[in-house]
Amino acid sequence: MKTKAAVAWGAGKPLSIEDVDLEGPKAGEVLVEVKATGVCHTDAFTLSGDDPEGAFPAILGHEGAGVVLEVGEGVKSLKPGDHVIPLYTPECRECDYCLHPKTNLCQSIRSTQGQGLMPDGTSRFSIDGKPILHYMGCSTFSNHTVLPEIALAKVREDAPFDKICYIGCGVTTGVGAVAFDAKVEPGSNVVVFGLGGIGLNVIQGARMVGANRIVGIDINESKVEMAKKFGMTHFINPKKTENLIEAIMDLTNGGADYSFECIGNVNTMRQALECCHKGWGESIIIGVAGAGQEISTRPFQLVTGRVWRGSAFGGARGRTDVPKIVDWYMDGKINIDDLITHKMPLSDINKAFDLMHAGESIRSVVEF
Ligand code: NAD
Ligand code: DAO
Ligand code: ZN
Ligand code: ZN
Repeated sequence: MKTKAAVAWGAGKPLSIEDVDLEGPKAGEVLVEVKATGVCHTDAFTLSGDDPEGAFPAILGHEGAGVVLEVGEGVKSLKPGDHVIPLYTPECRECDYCLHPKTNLCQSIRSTQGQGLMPDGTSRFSIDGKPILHYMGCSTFSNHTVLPEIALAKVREDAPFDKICYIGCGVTTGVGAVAFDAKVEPGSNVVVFGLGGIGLNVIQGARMVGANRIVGIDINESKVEMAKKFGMTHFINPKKTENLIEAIMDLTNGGADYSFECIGNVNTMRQALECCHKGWGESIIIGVAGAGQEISTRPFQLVTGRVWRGSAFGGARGRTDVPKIVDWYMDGKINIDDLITHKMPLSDINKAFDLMHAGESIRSVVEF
């Protein structure tokens, strides 16, 4: 079939809207009509050329929601008409990782997904017979896309596509890091470094689980109003604070029970660890630092009980947990509507990148 997609022909070039050839689903695969997709920092990172794994030409996008149109041979868990959210972290429920209780990082299709290919090592997208690569196993900047069955979460049909697409990455990453990875207990003091699309979702996750103080840290004070709306109780601007760690300790009765780094900066990663409470404080790295960067701290920080860990896709097992997060949204436990600051048609997708780079959007959503 033919479909409309925004194609990334090369690093640093704007996306170009093209009519693309899309092959139907093979065994174990599913054809999805994408109804809406968010535009995330990771798409911009890959498009910029800084992503060492980025390959072109490709159809980017990994934060979508849509409807199943057709299923390939052997697909049992989905049927045409089902509403789905694509998963860049799949859940096969069979690999060593899926069977291990401590991780969500299913590895069953990791190597082909990382190369921009379907599990059989080929691409379903092409133009004039030349293959166009998939991206993060999702390629949601296309009106239609093909995914493995294990990379689709089936979700309730009354949930609006233009909101729940954000659960495909940002919402789950932030809320999940609190609920599934850190397992923050009610009454905990939580510190959040970075009040962007991820940090705000950490804040609302912390509020949802009943955190006590939720301290936000950012150098941009225009973020404060929105962060308060999502549950931030205290704010510190490091540029206006002589000793950030002391200021956090004063606000948190000796240190954070949990801190979350949502920036991707190795210096703030160190601060996030060192502001944790002696004996038990845990710091969770969510931000992705630039290629080749390294973190450091004095090992005594760990000897004296602080814990350093990371979180990918919020620790969510996509097919199991993403439908629950959709329920949290539909039940009013989390707010997505206010985070979607801009909407546009596919033809304007490059504006979403401009708004992101100008710091004017939290999330732009493209509706097909
Ligand atoms: P964002 O740019 O919207 O937000 C970052 C915030 O950090 C901004 O508000 C900015 O003002 C603030 N900031 C920048 N430098 C700072 C400093 N030195 N001190 C204090 N505040 C500072 O980004 P985002 O979309 O929220 O993403 C945050 C990070 O999460 C990125 O690194 C992204 O790649 C990563 N991410 C990780 C996962 C995962 O699964 N681990 C998933 C998605 C995104
Ligand atoms: O299993 O090795 C692996 C890959 C895990 C991918 C996790 C991605 C987390 C951070 C990237 C930002 C996503 C938008
Ligand atoms: Zn993302
Ligand atoms: Zn698996």
